[in-house]
Amino acid sequence: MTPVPTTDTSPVVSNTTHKYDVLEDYDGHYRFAPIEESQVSRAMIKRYFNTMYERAISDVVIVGAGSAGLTCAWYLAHTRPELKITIIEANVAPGGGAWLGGQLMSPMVIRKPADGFLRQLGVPYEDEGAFVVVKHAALFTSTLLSQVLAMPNVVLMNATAVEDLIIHQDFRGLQRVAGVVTNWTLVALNHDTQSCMDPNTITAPIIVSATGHDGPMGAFSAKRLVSAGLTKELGNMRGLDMNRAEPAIVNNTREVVPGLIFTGMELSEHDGSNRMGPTFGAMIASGIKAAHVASKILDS
Ligand code: 48N
Repeated sequence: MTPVPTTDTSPVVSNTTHKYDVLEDYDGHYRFAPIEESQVSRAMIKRYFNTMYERAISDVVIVGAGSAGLTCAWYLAHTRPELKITIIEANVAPGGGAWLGGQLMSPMVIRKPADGFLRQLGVPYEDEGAFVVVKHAALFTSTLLSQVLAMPNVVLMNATAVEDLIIHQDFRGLQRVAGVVTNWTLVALNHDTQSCMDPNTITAPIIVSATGHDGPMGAFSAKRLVSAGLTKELGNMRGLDMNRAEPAIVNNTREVVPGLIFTGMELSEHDGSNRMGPTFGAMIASGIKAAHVASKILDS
């Protein structure tokens, strides 16, 4: 019997006094519908491996589910609903560095005019003139994440690392990035403890890499371009200068080699531009820019 997906998310109103009460009974008689353990496993296996099979060929792969990668996904998913967008995130928890504002403090600063995206998401904020403050960075990231994951053309594969790039030579002899090489992150981090843990692949005409500037695999694609000889050397992120850093990342978001777009802090590592510290407007604006660049390339 194929379960009919329920879209009704209105709270279960039972005959108790609280309209948000979902427990029918508080007197020790609460019952679940009966289930076989195999049904739970098969429900997950069928969907997960169907997704892997179906997304082995994607239209756009976004590497890194931080604020830049997720904003890019949000824009592409809304403006190009026909595209198969696959997000690969190495951590179990997506969101990257956007769960806190800075120095482990929770408020998140977003400089204008990037605050316009908060109004598109419906995230409340306090206006401080040149910038706005979201009361908790997790409010921004969880709202963005929930809206990205609700989009029918988006798939998130978390706890999955991109551990190499697929690089083809086109008919002119030009090297083109044509996809990513993936493995479960725990496998990718343990290649030196086991042998022959070969990876998997996802091919796509466009890869948007937003793997950030630090963390266990930060700036992954930028470093791989250097080791693969497609980029001479890493620019390495420069010292903090908010007023130079944020416009540079937004204005320089681009296709750095055919098929590969850099955005967010990975771009600062590739180009050697300044860092901006705990202000997130450039992550939003560069993610939007990356979505536009990807869209234009796909239409060309
Ligand atoms: O949040 P991040 O690190 O990266 P961005 O560019 O989205 O946002 C950067 C921002 O949080 C800052 O660093 C702020 C503005 N600070 C600036 C400063 O000056 O200090 O997200 C990157 C994501 C993470 O979730 C990683 O786990 C993931 O990318 N990731 C990968 N996922 C799959 N495969 C990989 N090889 C990989 N490497 C990183």
